Amino acid sequence: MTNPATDQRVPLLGEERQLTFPSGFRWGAATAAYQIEGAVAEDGRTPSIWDTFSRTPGKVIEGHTGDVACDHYHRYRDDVRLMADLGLTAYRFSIAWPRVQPGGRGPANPAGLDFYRRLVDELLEHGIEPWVTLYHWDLPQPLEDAGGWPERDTAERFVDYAVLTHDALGDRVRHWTTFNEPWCSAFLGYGSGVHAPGREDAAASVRAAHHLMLGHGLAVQAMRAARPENEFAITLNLYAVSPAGETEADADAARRIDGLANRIFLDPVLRGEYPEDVRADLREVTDFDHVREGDLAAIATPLSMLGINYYSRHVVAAANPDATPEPYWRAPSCWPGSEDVRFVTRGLPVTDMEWEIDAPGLVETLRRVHDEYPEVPLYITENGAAFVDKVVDGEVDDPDRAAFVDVHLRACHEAISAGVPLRGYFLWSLLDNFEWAWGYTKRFGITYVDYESQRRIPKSSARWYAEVIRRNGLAAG
Ligand code: IFM
Repeated sequence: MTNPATDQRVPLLGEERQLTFPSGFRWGAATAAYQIEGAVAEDGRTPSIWDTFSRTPGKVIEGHTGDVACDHYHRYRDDVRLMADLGLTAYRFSIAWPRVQPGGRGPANPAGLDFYRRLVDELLEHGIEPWVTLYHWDLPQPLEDAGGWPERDTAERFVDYAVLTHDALGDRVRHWTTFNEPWCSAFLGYGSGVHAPGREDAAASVRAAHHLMLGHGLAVQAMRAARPENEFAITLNLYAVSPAGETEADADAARRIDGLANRIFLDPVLRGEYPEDVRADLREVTDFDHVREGDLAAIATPLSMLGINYYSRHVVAAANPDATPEPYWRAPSCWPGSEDVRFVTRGLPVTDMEWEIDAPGLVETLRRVHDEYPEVPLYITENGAAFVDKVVDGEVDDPDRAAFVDVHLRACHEAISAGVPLRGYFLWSLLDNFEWAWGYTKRFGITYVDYESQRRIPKSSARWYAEVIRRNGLAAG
């Protein structure tokens, strides 16, 4: 097996000495509601912003929607069996807000909650810890119609939803994550508009970031008051950020992008303050008049753990007026106040998302969070890769995906050896699924999903991951 990041052969397990992870290290896989559940109009679920967005022509590739997705809503028992076969000790999934509180206000929908009760029971029966994420991007549409995340009221609505869900499941689910990747909700959803709700408004994106964090802090306070024994987190998608060259201008571009990608969330959540340089970079965009007294203290409510999603590194250069603006997260409109920064590729091997494979960036990110912020247990809540998969004779061989996970697990091990309190790893993803604006054209799963028949085929990477879990380690490279 060849490691695409280094072009070197990855030793097969059993060939060499082992890199062992600490005992009790959690081995998981992750998914999200809209990406796998389907059943969008069943048992009282009402539309979310992703139902609306995916039905809007031109927003999602080939007009794909999450209407059926992996049909997990009906097949969750089979999917839990797949998890048990892998030997997962934890499973991270998200709850669909419009399923448990249709419309985003008012009482809980018992049928919606029952689905998650059944899922949690099934997991516990198989000895798999349920890890809940409350918000993985599926805002009830009526709340967006009322202004969405740029409005403070949405944070308050989120707290009500979090409390009613935690009241129903908090006796059996110990690990609660408020938000997944608020950067994407704020800057892809309200800045560049490539994600739902598809708005392009720089000031609104910065307000959205604040209200997502406010909802997080207030929800943690309320849930913890009800059950102090549970653990509460937020998941941030963090990036290593480097300047493309050695000029001061490139260094400043890296400072800006690090500010908007990482520190605009890390500093409020872990220190109770916005970084001064980021506020200054945003001065043409907003005067931060949406921040009220007490907000930052609420946002900095102590975490029990921090979730980190890591995929790649941003390498950036100062403005180049001739550069053609690039799409998706490289689009200038995702970076309010710093629209002229240019993203550079280095010619490293890439995944099918064209994201450069950069495992050293994961060590850097973990060490940075541990060194610069108050000590908090860390979890990798997502890491994985899309590659083009082919079914041959009923099997899917995906050595590139296993090699990707292998180098990133080595990075995790290196960080742990350097003293980083990293306690677990959740692979993205258990199943191929609806990859947002890319629809079903990108496959991240270690389980192949034939969307026509809904047949699941564990890929060779799934067998490889099961062996890593069984050994609690990797062959030493
Ligand atoms: O599929 C997404 C997931 O929903 C959030 N994190 C990144 C993944 C891959 O793009």
